Amino acid sequence: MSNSKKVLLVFLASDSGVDGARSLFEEQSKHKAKEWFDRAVRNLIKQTQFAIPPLALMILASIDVQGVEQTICDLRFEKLPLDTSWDLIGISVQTGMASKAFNLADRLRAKGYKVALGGAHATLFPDACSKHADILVQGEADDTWKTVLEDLKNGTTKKSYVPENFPDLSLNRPINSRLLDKKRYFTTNIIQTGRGCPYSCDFCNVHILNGNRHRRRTVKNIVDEVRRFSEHDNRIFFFVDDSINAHEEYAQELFRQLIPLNITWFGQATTMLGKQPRLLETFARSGCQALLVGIESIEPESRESHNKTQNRSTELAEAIINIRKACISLYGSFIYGLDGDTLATPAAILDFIRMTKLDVPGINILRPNPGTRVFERLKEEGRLLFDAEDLSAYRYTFGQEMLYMPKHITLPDFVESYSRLTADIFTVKNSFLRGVSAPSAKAAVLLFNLFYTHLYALSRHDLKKQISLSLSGHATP
Ligand code: B12
Ligand code: SF4
Repeated sequence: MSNSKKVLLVFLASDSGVDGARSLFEEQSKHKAKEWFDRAVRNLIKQTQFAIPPLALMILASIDVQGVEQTICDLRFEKLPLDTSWDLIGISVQTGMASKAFNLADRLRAKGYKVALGGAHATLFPDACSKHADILVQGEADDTWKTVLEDLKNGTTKKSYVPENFPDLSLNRPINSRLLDKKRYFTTNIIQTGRGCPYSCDFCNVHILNGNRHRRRTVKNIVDEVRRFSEHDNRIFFFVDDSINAHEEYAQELFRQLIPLNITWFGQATTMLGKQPRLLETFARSGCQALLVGIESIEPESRESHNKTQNRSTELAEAIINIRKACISLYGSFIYGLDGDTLATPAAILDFIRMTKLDVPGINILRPNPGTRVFERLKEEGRLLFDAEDLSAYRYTFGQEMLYMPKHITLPDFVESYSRLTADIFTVKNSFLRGVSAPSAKAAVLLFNLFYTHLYALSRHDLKKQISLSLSGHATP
């Protein structure tokens, strides 16, 4: 019998949002066929577009400590394997799923398991998390998790682990992508080249969680990782960096070295890329098929109000056109409902999408994520629509609920104008047109647009319900 310590690392499924949208209102559909259709679409969404492996758990499970065996359990696909007597169960906690994580942790602890909590929410709200954990791990855990595992082996675990510094990303820490069942995901080729962001958009947590300085891994370590991952899975690569072009010279060198490897890849970039012609060409030559860019707002007043100061809105359209010309499709993410927005904003967004021919528009509602500056400001201004003290009241959804009062627009007007905007953009006909005219990854563009046609219909349904309940004085679900 093996004496090794057994550790299980758990990734949770959110109730709605990207894990397969589901209405927030648990009403039984009268139509069985519609119910079946919704369930089938949900399963398809879950299994294709968004089934991205949990990179954090891949990193932690790849940390090698002799005498400790680690297993990943992705609750989006499997049940908790409680037939094994785990010595430690680690749960990754994101804010939108905090109450779900806490319930699970409480249940496991009641059964006698030792539970460790880590992840964004544990870093931002250690006190709230600590009540539900035997071990609380704050911050980036690349170094601290090794200490936890060694302490577990020696029977000396502590209640709390707080790293003194951000981990040194230049060290080689090989990640084992074979720990995942590759059939479940659209790819297991998930790579992060750096962390931290020099900007401070007030609706974002990244500069708080990962710091204001951009830290990078070495080009060699990443090229080796791409080679190693390709041997296991020859599908597309996804670079999860918030802005893969954040450091131009570094990105230029990295993707230049990736050209001979003949991969295809998706990533996330800033629209600055439209003004970096050499890098743009290298991206295209290294197999870049599509990028997500955060446009957020084309209203100068909104960009100003939320500290989104990089890239002037007038330069955005030109940048997008340049990137598409380089044969890279673009997912452009907007937020409607920022503090400078008015009822004229949706028409401007629509014009912008038509003019730039954006391949996949994402029309988000501002989400006051607890722990961000915008959350604190909206709380002070009395504009939050959920209990600010109850951190688990905030949940992930996909444009399905209003969480705050817009500044210049009444709630019913906002919901009506947002719904009209998404109904104009997302139709089956538009999905096909966008798929056909995408400069690359046509099938993915078509699929994304079709999914969004479904998801935004759900958003319209739920928002309408929320408004009718709030007008009739009922609490929302
Ligand atoms: C890729 C990504 C996605 C992908 C894939 C998500 C996935 N399946 O992993 C997609 C596009 C699907 C996505 C969706 C969403 N995302 Co996202 N996403 C990211 C992104 C860009 C990278 C995540 C990543 O892989 N990071 C790399 C790993 C290594 O870092 P990490 O997760 O922080 O893990 C480290 C530590 O936190 C810790 N740790 C993590 N888990 C655990 C567990 C244990 C036991 C321990 C000890 C330690 C530990 O150790 C890790 C190594 O150092 C981050 C931004 C970022 N820079 O991290 C946002 C981010 C995680 N997303 C965020 C949000 C809000 C969302 C959405 C709600 C957006 C939306 N409106 O729908 C959805 C929710 C999806 C869901 N159900 O999880 C927020 C979360 C904020 C928060 N407080 O929880 C982030 C931080 C971005 C932000 N702007 O603030 N996302
Ligand atoms: S939204 Fe993007 S640019 Fe702004 S702080 Fe977050 S990661 Fe940085």
